[in-house]
Amino acid sequence: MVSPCIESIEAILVDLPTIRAHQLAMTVMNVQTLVIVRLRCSDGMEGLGEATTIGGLSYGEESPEGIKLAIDTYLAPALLGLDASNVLAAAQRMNRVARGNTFAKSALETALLDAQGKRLGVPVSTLLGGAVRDAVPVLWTLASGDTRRDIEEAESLLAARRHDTFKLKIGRRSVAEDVAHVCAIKEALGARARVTVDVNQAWSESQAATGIARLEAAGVDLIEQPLPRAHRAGMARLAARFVVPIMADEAVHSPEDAMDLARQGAADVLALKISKSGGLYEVLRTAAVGDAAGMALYGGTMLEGSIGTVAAAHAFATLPRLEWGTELFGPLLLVDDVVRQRPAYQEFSMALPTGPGLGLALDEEKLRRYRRDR
Ligand code: MUC
Ligand code: MG
Repeated sequence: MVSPCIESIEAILVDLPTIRAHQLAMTVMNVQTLVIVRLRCSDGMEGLGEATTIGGLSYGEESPEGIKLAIDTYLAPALLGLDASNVLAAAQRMNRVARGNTFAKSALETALLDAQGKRLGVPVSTLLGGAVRDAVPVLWTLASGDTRRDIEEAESLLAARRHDTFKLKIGRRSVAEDVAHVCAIKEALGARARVTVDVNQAWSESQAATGIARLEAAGVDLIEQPLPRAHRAGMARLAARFVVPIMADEAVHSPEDAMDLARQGAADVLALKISKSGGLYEVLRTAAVGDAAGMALYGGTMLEGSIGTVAAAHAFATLPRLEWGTELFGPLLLVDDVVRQRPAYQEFSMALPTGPGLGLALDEEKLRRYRRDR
């Protein structure tokens, strides 16, 4: 059998407005930029991939423009001509020509998996060993910046049975203001919803000690990345001091990070993201280390559109244990997308598409409308 080879790779910047302002500790988003990868193979198969970040360079080390540059200049030339059906060999080639740049690598690996799934007529989750669930639980992030509006938003999503867990983005305002905001929302929702917070590294250890004590007393269920990512010893002291679980997000990118966090007792829960890991296979290796060390797992997002979100869902659907569910709500934050059919959300979950590959098809007209270089 002649192996299909990788013939061309395109990285396209797509700008999509959000349904409302999304406020995080480091930025306010009104638009999300997707880097859409189209990878064409010699057997006529096309694979789709996606990378996003949050707020340009304010969240992480890769920007949408930098991701496109890394793909166009370094990664795509290294992949052209390789066997399109050997995803791990392609990943190894990418790691040889480029250090880091995990968001770009994740988008390319996703496109290879999508093409391979279509070629074999099976979903991406089947390529990864098989899905153990056909839908993943999905929370919603309340981040309008306004407490009243957040409560109304949560009430309507609870009533629609779309989400029953809400993550609150804090760390922009003082600890006292943030705590008052979270407590007001928790009090309004009571036992009807779980409430978690994401501080996105914004607190010092003493601020965290004060803030977490109050949030724990108010019944908050989980504290995500309270301290800067490098401050693992501080995270370990917080994890030992409080009963409410502490989750590592920015602090965990790799299996080695997971192992070190486990050794130090610096997190009870790991937020997994295909972008931080450099793809689906690596995120599952990171998950396996955390799982083996007794840490609970959570499927994270960089607020991807449908393509990146569904790619992550295929990986998370294969995990034996996914105690904290996922935050794969990215497509719901965007007014529109570049696929023909967006993923379906109901009963507090997102259904895994069942078609070959990712199970998604590009909407060419929408891609033309939203691409930055149109
Ligand atoms: C993050 O830090 O977890 C996930 C949900 C959300 O609103 O922002 C992201 C990033
Ligand atoms: Mg986070």
